[in-house]
Amino acid sequence: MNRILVTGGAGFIGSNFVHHLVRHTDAHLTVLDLLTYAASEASLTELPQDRVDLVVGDIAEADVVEPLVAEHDAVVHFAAESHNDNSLDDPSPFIRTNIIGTFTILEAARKSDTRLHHVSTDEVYGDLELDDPKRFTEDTPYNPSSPYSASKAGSDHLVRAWVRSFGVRATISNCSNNYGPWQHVEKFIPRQITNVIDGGRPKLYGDGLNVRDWIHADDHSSAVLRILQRGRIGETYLIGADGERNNRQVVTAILEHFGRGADEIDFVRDRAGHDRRYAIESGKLRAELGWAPRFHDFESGLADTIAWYVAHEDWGRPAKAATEAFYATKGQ
Ligand code: NAD
Ligand code: TDX
Repeated sequence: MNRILVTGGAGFIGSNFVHHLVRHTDAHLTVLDLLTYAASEASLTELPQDRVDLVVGDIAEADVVEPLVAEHDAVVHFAAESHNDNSLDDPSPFIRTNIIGTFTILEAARKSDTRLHHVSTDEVYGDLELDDPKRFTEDTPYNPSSPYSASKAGSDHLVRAWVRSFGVRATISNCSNNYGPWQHVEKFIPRQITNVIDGGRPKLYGDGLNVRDWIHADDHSSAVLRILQRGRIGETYLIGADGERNNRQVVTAILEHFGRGADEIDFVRDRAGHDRRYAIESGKLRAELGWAPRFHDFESGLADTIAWYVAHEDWGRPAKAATEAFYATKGQ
């Protein structure tokens, strides 16, 4: 695969993936990104100019998507509206980008017979109880809770149908919660790190006991590359790194890192329909494709991420004020 099109490559995980590909492959990369509020062109500026092109465009526009898909060997599809809280405020962009956008990519891949990898989330499976020994597997029934996760579930179903009905050469991955550099300050970990950097307090929704299964974005990237190179067409692979922590444990680790008291937390209004727990069983990916995460220890990955936000304090600054103003209107 010499030419790879990365949709959403100016976003958090997409840009980490582009960096990963520049380090670990010889491929030429084209990023197709609408540069919404969630994108950061700065995440791509340090990359070699001869390896990466940026095309600013909408994945829901067939005129933009079809010629681009046709001239690449593979498409890795990250572009999405990605934030649950925004989807509760206004679901419409989630339907357009996540469903119509994925449909547009699929039609383009069908017409040009281009290999496609579709990036999705474990949230399509709904949630688990805190005391449930089960984790999500590739056989867990779909049961999404929010407009965001329902739109991602819809996109996964479209991909499966295009594989079965039209023979599109696609794979799907469903990954757990990512952390790492370049994540927008609206998301849990960067929001709390930047609150503490600013001398404020972390904001925990509800009782703070909801569990997420954390994975570093670079480990997500290595898993997606492995599936792109060796995954079986039509298969779904779950990606996770055994990183279950409740939200309170995460903010306690952040506060301790800055030498602040573990009780310096604001408990704020809970998210509507807030999923209780996500947990991934990634045995299929590990056994079939020999993948393993590089960051075994969430706390050391978190320390690296905190160091990155301290070193790049100016980067998230313009978005921080608008993000906090949005949360304030919701009592969060
Ligand atoms: P993000 O919001 O940081 O980035 C999304 C990118 O897509 C942005 O650069 C944005 O400009 C672009 N985009 C949005 N609408 C577009 C459109 N219509 N056309 C072209 N580009 C558009 O998201 P992220 O957290 O990096 O997530 C990337 C993908 O990974 C998503 O598909 C998401 O569902 C999936 N995922 C995320 C996580 C996570 O923890 N963040 C976990 C599992 C799966
Ligand atoms: O200020 C906060 N306080 C808080 O307690 C925020 C922003 C979040 N939370 C909680 C809600 C969740 O239990 O933290 C947890 C993580 O929240 P988010 O960062 O919003 O992530 P989540 O809703 O779990 O979804 C993320 O992982 C799956 C990504 O945003 C999705 O794109 C991905 O599919």
